[in-house]
Amino acid sequence: MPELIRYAISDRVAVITIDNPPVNALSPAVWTGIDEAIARANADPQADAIVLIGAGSTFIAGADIKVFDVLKTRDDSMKRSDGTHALLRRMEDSAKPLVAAIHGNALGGGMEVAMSCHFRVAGKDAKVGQPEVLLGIIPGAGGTQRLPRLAGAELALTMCTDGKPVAAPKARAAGMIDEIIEGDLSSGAIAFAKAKAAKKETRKTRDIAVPADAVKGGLDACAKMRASLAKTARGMRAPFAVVDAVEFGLQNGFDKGSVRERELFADCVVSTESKALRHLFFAEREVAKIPDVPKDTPTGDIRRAAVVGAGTMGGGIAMNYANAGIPVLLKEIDQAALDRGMATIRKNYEVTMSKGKLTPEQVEKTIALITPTTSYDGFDQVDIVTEAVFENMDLKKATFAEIGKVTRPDCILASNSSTLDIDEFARASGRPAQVLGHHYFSPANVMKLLEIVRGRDTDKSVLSTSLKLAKRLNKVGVVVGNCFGFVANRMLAYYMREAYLLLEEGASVEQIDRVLTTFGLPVGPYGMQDIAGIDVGARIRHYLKSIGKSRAEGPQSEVPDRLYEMGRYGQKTGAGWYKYDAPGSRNRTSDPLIEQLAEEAATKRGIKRRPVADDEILARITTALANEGARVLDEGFATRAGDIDIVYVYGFGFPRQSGGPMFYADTVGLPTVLSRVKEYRDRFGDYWQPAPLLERLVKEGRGFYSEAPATVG
Ligand code: 3H9
Repeated sequence: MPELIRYAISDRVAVITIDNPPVNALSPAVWTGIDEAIARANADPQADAIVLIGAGSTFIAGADIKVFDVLKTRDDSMKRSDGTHALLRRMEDSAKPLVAAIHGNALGGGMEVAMSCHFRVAGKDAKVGQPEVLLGIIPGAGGTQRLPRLAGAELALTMCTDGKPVAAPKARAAGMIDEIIEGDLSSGAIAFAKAKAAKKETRKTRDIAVPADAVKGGLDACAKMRASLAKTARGMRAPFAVVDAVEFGLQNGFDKGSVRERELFADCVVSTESKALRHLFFAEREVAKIPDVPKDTPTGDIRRAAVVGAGTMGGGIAMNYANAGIPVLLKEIDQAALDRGMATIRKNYEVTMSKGKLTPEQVEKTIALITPTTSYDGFDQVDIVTEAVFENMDLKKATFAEIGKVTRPDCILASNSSTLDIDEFARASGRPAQVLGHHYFSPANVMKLLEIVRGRDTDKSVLSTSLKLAKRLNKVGVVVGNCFGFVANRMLAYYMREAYLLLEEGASVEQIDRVLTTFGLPVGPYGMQDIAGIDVGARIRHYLKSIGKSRAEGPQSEVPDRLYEMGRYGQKTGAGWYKYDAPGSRNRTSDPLIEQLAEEAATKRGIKRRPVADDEILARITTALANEGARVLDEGFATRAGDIDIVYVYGFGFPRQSGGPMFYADTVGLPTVLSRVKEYRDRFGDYWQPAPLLERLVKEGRGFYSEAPATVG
């Protein structure tokens, strides 16, 4: 086994190299190895100074996140962090100058190690940061105390609450890094360390004094940050704990601040919020692993693309390609539709520009990558075509028959269908191995999820190319099976069914939306429908009715169809579930008409309307999601429960701190979820049936995540 920590002398400098692939995470053995190597260097007569450097692509990406799972109680965490804090103090107490040489990333514990060195040098592309908050914890190895001393409290608060890394030049300007090394990092760091040794210069970050006016400024920054987090981080624990730790340190000094940090870290690390966020960290990386698609499956290069259909979705998909620098043909049947599509694209970019996120030159350069066309000219040059025409089987099949003829045999043919059978398109194309679904979520240029729908004959290399492409388009690609609605919309049908029925039973649109946004969704089911368009769902329902199907078993509320018949399609028509100031406006007010329609629907179904408690709304909706998710999983349409969680977090903004619908069900406890399903069956009817997997797991005393107990905190 290769050594985790290597020790060598170069030009009278001890070079300690951390070699723990892939990201030099700080496992317990790495912590101990660093400690021992620094002690060895201090005792080594051949060494005048010490350089700490990382092997591979990065310095240190932080503590080993998996290790947090062994911290079952707050006390476990307090004990372990005591040792870590003492170790970092020993580093700072090194008698010989100790220099961190940073390339790639110094994140979390990696940055905390670097700050416990006397000096930091970095390659110009390096990044430093404290992303712990994204895992529901706070920097737990002195970061909340040392970073304010180096960078000032305001920047430290920003870095520790948004978790975003800072590039080396900015870090240098802010005082986190002492020198940027242009050439070879190792030799630059050795030269730097020698110079410090010659002057016998060391500097302990913990001893940097914070002047009274900086303390005052820092405390003001804490108050401001708390006020801002009250709006942006509602319901979360870790961002507020960061502010508490920084504030306590400013008021009471480094030593007491460090103790407070350890206590707050311990509270956070055992919280459900942190367990959920850590689960998502790994789920997001797992998702790219398809059991029967080996890592070395060949992937094609996407150099040119085409999109058929310049409506809202097609335009957004073309923008994704252009944003990634990939030239894209955008085809419509007539010039007028094409002009409308291009005008929307331009408007979208101009909105981004008005927010200062793009320059006028960047807008023009990006739009120039989109070539509008009404013909198939040039389709023989592209590596992928995405079909985004109306959700109509015949139209889509005809489109696949055409693109099957005008493209090269190795061209990938993707459909943006949100529900229809990919295998039918595959047959129509004449090249089934090249066909799959690329289901984007609205707005397609914004939402991070890409459902990659595997057809019966989809070639493995088409899947692996799609996963690689998703990354390039800045999306999270999740491979799902070809069932009706795939994973996202199949489950959404149950979510919406419950939302509609709760309305008929007596809850209001506003109450249901409020319960879901309080839970953490960016928008409730009705607000979401008004954005997506009530007409979209209605057309799909009507199509299904025509073929004798429905999206979810159970009673279908008539209220959404009544709105559709009235031409109330949502924001775009100025009225839907809410009333809006004008078509396209987002300013909404409630509309008594909805209550009236719900009353009428309830009367027809013989339902006596009643006050519905907030708890029941959340329980019904999340139970419906988990129960259908269990079916999806059991039937093999999702590879792992974590894939479903990722679909919901990135496709619908399901709150990250709940870990996704499946993880959330585990935290509620599967026995409780199952008993709710049974209770609803008794109360509402046989359309509520426990998913077989849910029953099996409860019988076995397990959760969706086998390591997780059936009830987490
Ligand atoms: C912390 O430091 C707390 C402290 O305050 C101290 C408390 C005492 N641990 O993302 P990638 C794995 S909390 C374990 O695909 P990239 C990852 O799962 C930590 N494993 O690569 C994947 O495994 P696999 C604070 C980790 O190039 C592989 O490495 N730090 C860790 O796209 C490659 O990862 C963070 O939150 C880890 N810390 O991105 C940083 N990091 O191949 C977390 C990665 O089996 N890491 N892995 O799927 C990252 O943000 C990205 O991994 C990074 C590289 C930007 C570094």
